Amino acid sequence: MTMQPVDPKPPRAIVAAVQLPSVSDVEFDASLTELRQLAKTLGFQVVGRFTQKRPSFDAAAYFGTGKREELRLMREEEAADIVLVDHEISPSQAFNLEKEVGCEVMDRTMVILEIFHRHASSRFARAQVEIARLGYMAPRLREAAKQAGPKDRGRSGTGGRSGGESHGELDRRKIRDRIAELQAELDAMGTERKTQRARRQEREGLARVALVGYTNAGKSTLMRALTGSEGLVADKLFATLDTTVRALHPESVPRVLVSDTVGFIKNLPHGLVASFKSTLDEALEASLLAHVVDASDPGYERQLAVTEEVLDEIGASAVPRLLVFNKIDRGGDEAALRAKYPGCIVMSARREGDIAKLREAIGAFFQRRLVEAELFLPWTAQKLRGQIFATCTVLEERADGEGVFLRIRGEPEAVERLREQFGAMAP
Ligand SMILES: Nc1nc2c(ncn2[C@@H]2O[C@H](COP(=O)(O)OP(=O)(O)O)[C@@H](O)[C@H]2O)c(=O)[nH]1
Ligand SMILES: [Mg+2]
Repeated sequence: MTMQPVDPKPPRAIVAAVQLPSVSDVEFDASLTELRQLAKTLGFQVVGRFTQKRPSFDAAAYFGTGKREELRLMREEEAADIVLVDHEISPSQAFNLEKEVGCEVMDRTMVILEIFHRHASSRFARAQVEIARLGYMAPRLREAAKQAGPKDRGRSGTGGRSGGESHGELDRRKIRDRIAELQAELDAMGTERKTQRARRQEREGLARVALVGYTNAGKSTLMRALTGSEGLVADKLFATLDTTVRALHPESVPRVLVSDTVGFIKNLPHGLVASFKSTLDEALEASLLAHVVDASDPGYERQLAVTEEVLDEIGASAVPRLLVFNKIDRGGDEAALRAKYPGCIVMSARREGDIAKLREAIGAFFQRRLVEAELFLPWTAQKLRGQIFATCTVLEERADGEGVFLRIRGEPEAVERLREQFGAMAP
């Protein structure tokens, strides 16, 4: 789904969790299913599911003693490379579990942080996510240093470090400093987010639709279906865009770029809320938000409400919405949805006709938005022709002694921007 070469052998992962008495089977399954989906998002192949019912998490290693041995056997049998645990566990629990199971252990928080890290495209989002990552890493480094013990101290003794600081202490201090530095950066960016605005301007005139909604709603599936394998945006013009942006395919007029945002997560650790919101920055750059909802999920109404709330919070309330109820082949009441949400699309990504309808709805939205304008381009400014032709359709071109009259049609922002640049030149 990105321009990076596909790893021929994805890491094999086991999703694992302890079910506490207070957690219903339905909740428990939903969370593990979500973790499985998150693992896939990271490019893992999920080869096993491992669970235990327990009154509490084991203090030493999350699972009970006998179960850890069982997990080790499952890991060997499935040749798994990694175990993903569906809770946030302590550094020492992770360390002990790794030792007993014999492979890397990643907890839910780390999985999510990794996804956010990949999706953080603005400077603001990158700083926000890095702070969360460092905050998560700090106690884990402390644990690693503790486990390394005296050996660690011995090394630092000969390393010429002043004040007899251990590796761990030094790393921790570096992390603290880095967090402070990033925080200062965030504060400086303030609510203005100037850099982001500048970047948005750079892309102005490009018709963009962003797919938003919960993880597992079908965003990536729709993205692939809408853009096709030929839709990869390899253009130099878009080189700065993240790799989750592609052009609508077959190509429409105007050319529409589709981007896949990081999905909302049902079971989002509290400490990651700010990071999550920051990764949604890209939604603000779209002219249209296609809000994808899993119509077959019994909790869809709440998910829809939460998504809208968060979009409002990040300042996206003014961006037009296209409400897309997906997975109707799996369940959901089509007539009721249409009645309750006028203008919505009810569809299944499994049906080609439905994909075509969605593509049409998106195309129609951008067609409706197009405006026409006349520009005068003096002979001395001919090198700006490229910009006009790249962002608008030229309907008519008439030359006279002074230059060229152009009648153009394009996105309101693109036309406005050209007007600002060329309008002054008109006689
Ligand atoms: N039955 C059914 N499954 C779908 C539909 N759309 C997506 N899926 C499946 O739902 C799962 C999650 O889809 P994905 O696109 O990864 O969701 P995302 O997390 O929103 O990107 C995948 O297994 C898809 O094959 C649909 O319309 N019907
Ligand atoms: Mg996805």
